[in-house]
Amino acid sequence: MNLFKNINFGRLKEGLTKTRTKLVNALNEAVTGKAVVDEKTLDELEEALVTSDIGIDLAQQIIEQARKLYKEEKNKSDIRLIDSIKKELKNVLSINNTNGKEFQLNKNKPFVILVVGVNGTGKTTTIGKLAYNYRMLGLKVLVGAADTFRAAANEQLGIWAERAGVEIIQKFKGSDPSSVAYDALKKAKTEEYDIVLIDTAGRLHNKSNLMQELKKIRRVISGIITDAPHQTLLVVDGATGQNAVKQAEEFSKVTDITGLVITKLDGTAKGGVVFQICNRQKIPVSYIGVGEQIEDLQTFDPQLFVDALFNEDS
Ligand SMILES: Nc1nc2c(ncn2[C@@H]2O[C@H](COP(=O)(O)OP(=O)(O)OP(=O)(O)O)[C@@H](O)[C@H]2O)c(=O)[nH]1
Ligand SMILES: [Mg+2]
Repeated sequence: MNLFKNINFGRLKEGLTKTRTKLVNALNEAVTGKAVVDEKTLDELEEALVTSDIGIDLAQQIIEQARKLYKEEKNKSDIRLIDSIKKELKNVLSINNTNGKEFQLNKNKPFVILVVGVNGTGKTTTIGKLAYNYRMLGLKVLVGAADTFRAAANEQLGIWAERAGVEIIQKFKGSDPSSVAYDALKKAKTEEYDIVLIDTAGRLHNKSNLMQELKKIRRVISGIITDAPHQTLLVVDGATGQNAVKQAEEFSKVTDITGLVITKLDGTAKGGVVFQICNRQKIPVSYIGVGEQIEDLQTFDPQLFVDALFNEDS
């Protein structure tokens, strides 16, 4: 649910600096100083795309479009190849991206968001940032610490809840994670909370006991509120490049994912993976993480993301 629109264009541009150096500069190098475009230019563009984490399939798809344009245009000095590439990149990110408009807060109260992913991708941090944004809108927010695996997990989410100024439900280490979800939802229902965010332990998609545990959490949640969780966010670490692509692919096979959160896009040159994941999974990116601070979660906007990447003005 993208109820808040937190986009700091300057911060986004800054975060994407390394990815820009890798992707955009290579594209520009292929076309600058060329009076006319030729096949060699197209090959160079394709190479720039392939080597910047957007994936071979998408690179070829984009170059096919550019080649079509090249063939159709009589005046070969007039072809705006970079514009055509930008357009294609925006299209890929826009697939199925409704900016969460399908989620209605009034209809679903409390609105339940379940956050999943492998270890260390940024789930807990993202929950803290989301809680903060929703609280700033004046909503009543509860977080549930259903990562009962590590003792420190409780403490970490507790710190985030305090920073965000929201309530938390937690239990001792080793408790059944679904019982935390149960308590959180019960409390949220009786005390009329607007939003419940459930944190979960990092898990690998192929660890069947952990995936069973996730299923149980979901079952318990929907036992209390039939159509919940209303949103299931998969958090992947953008800086891990190809691993992030793989995680999105594998997780979406075993559980319903309504949106992706791609974190750590600040300081990585691998931001091109955002395009690859969208192209393959057709699951919308809901948010991106561009830093460790509470304000560093941005609502994902396909147009602005590409503009920021290409260093355009907003
Ligand atoms: N630079 C940067 N760091 C981030 C971002 N999001 C999270 N982190 C950092 O990533 C590390 C792991 O974050 P957590 O939120 O603990 O990750 P997690 O998925 O909850 O981890 P587990 O509970 O162990 O599975 C922390 O040091 C965060 O500060 C981001 O967008 N940018
Ligand atoms: Mg965590």
